[in-house]
Amino acid sequence: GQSNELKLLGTFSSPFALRVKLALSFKGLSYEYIEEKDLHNSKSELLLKSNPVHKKVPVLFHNGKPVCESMIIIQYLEEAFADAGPSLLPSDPHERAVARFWAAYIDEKLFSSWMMVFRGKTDEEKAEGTKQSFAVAATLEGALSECSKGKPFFGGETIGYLDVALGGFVAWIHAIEKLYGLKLFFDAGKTPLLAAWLERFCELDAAKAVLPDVEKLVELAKMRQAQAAAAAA
Ligand code: GSH
Repeated sequence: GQSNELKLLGTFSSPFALRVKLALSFKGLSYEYIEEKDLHNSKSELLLKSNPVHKKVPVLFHNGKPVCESMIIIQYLEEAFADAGPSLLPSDPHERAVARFWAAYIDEKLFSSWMMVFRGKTDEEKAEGTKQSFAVAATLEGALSECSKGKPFFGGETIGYLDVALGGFVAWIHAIEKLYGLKLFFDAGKTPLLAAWLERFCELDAAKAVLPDVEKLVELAKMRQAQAAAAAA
C-alpha cells in the first residue's frame, strides 16, 4: 500500500515542536521523533538541509519530504491526513479564517510580548513587556469566548487549531510560574477563561502523552540564565 512515513525533528523544549506533537497526538498519528541535540551551538546536517531558510525546528518529514513552520505543518497534516482523527480546523470557511487569524495573532503578539519580559535589557523594557503580555492575554480571553461559544476549548467541545497553537506554550507557562512564583500570564483574576482553559488542556490524555516535564524546562531556563549572566560579565 501507500507508504505514510512521518518523522518529526524537534527539541524537547520547543513550544513550536510541541504544537506538532500535540496535533499528531490528537490525530492519533504515529511517527518517529528525532531530537535536535544542540540547536544553539551546532545544528545538524538534517536541520540545515531540510530548513535551509530559517534553520529552525520543527521540521516534519512525510515520506522524506520536509515541511517547515509549526502552523503550516499542522495545516499540512489536516490536508494530507484528512481521514485521521478529528479535524482541527472548523469546517465553516469563516470560522476557519477566524481560527487562522488568532493563530497568527498568538505568534505575532503573544510570543513577542513574552520575549520582551525575558529578553528585555532594561527594567523599562521588561515592564513594557509585562504590560503588553497582559493586554494580549485580555484580547485572547475575548477570542476564547468568541471561538468556544461557552464550550471548553477554542475548537468547541474538542481541541482545535487554536488550542494546539496556544497549547505549545502550556508547559513553559507552568515552568515560568515555578521559576518566578507568580502567575504572570494566565491569571485567573485577570483572564479566568484562559486560566481555566490552561488547566483543562493539561488534563487531556493526548496532551499529557506529549507535554514535556516542567522540571526539565525549569532546569533549562536556569542554565540559560546562568550562561547569559556569564556572557554579560
Ligand atoms: N515560526 C516558527 C514555527 O512556528 O515553527 C518558529 C520556530 C522556532 O522559533 N524554533 C526555535 C529554533 O529552532 C526553537 S523553539 N530556533 C533556532 C534558531 O533560531 O536558530
